[in-house]
Amino acid sequence: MFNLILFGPPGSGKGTQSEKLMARYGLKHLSTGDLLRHEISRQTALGLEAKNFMDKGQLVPDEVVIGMISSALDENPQAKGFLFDGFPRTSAQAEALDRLLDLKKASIGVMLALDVSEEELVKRLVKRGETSGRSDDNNEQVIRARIIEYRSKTAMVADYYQQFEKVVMVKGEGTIDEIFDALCAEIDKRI
Ligand code: B4P
Repeated sequence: MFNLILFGPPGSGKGTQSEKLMARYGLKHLSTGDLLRHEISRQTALGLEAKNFMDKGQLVPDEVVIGMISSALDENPQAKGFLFDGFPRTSAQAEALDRLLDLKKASIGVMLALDVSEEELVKRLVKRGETSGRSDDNNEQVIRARIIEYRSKTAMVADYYQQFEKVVMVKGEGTIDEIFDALCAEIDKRI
């Protein structure tokens, strides 16, 4: 089982690249952002709670997202590997993920971290906000709040995996295909 984390700030292209990686490698894509938006669209209690945080650009509480990932892992016993997109986003989530994978006698193979400048991130998300209908994309103040949240709570997750020498930085600016090729080159060395 090969498990991969695609890491990076909001708008760094995690969702975009995950679609392509999943198609090439047959990994099961688990995006906590997508799972949360699905809960919101169904107006579940979990979705309504999450929306309060997401609309302000804040992270959703750890226990909510860890519970979601735990269920998703259990629901996919046949998966040949998982592509984690947007998870883990805190040290507590990273530790929980290790424990959950440990129970399945699995681990993270590599964390690929997309590196993109702040101005480029804001530019991409403002542009996406023009068409996405996502309430967390349509206001530059909320976009900047998400980037601050990333710097203060999420960036350190890379340090957690760095202690096991599992982090590879990949330039996240350029064409989508150039970035995809760079990600594939790193995966192919390990798979
Ligand atoms: P996510 O759904 O994870 O979304 P994201 O970080 O905004 O986007 P991503 O990096 O996937 O960007 P994309 O490829 O779409 O999170 C949303 C919210 O959910 C969070 O703020 C948080 O509140 C909550 N949440 C999610 N997971 C959580 C967790 N684990 N714990 C707590 N809370 C959690 O790319 C963005 C745009 O750039 C797109 O429009 C794309 O077309 C464009 N783009 C991509 N690559 C490009 C390139 N190379 N050049 C130009 N444009 C490009």
